[in-house]
Amino acid sequence: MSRNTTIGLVAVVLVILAGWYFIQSQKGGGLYPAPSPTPQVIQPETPSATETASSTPEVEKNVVKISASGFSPQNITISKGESVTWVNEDTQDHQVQSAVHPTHQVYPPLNTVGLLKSGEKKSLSFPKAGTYKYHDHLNPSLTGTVTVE
Ligand SMILES: [Cu+2]
Repeated sequence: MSRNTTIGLVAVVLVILAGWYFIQSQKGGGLYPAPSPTPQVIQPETPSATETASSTPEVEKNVVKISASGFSPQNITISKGESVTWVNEDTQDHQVQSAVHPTHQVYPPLNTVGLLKSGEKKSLSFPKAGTYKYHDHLNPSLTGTVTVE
């Protein structure tokens, strides 16, 4: 068998096969049953990482508790743009005011926290880096500092 004949036979076979497949595809696979669809592998539902990582609401972060003995923590460090929440856990009223007693003019936004009755809480956000001193106006010896980085 010559080389040319072999190549010719291969070509003919390829053309016949191609034609066969073309005809089969046109007929919609009439001679053979249609292949069953690949069964879907059902993965058990696993919660994604973003769903499981519960983000703490910002308002509950950076909490300063107020008791009869003062602010806890007395010095708190936060990141720029975060908030500090003061929570009055005492039975008495407390009043957060900016330094310096009694004029409170060093950082006036701190004065918006102001009076906190027993059980009350209030937050203040700090958009700029700095060190902010405050005190309990009703007990001026109780002082605290917010450091914003
Ligand atoms: Cu004061």
